[in-house]
Amino acid sequence: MATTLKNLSTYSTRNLPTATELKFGIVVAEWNEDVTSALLDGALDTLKKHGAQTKNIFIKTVPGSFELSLGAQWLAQEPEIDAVIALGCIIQGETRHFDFISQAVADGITQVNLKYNKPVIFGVLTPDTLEQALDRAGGKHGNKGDEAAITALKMLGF
Ligand code: RBF
Repeated sequence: MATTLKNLSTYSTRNLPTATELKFGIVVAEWNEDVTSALLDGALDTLKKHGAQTKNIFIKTVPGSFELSLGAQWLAQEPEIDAVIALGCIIQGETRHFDFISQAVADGITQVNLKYNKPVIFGVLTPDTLEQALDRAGGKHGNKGDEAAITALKMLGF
């Protein structure tokens, strides 16, 4: 699996613009909040490390990852927002909810990218266990929030 090889908080600086004048929307799912709040911390730290100003980062929450697509669309439709980052954590459970939610949010986020012609980043963890999620939310595999922020920046530097 790629994330066992790649630390999510390490990245190349190719196509990485300075974010001083850029505006970001971040939509965060409340479900698995211990994980998603750590993803948010990572994304904010990384955006600010690359110059983003607090006044240019607009954060919204939605109940669960299924709602990320619409939340992302509400942010993406604002003309002044340059990129949107969607953060969530869907943990494999005993029901097929995992499959439905994961597929729906992946498809939904893809559609918002193409509809608004701007980067809408899939910052959603889909682990088997909470431990695997925490490993990727500031743990031993880095932070998916860092990776999502860098992906947004790199797409804006395309
Ligand atoms: N939302 C998540 O973001 N992560 C999850 O792991 C997750 N698991 C769910 C499991 C079940 C059985 C249900 C009913 C919902 C789950 N949701 C999860 C919430 C989902 O994204 C959405 O908010 C609700 O289904 C809306 O009613």
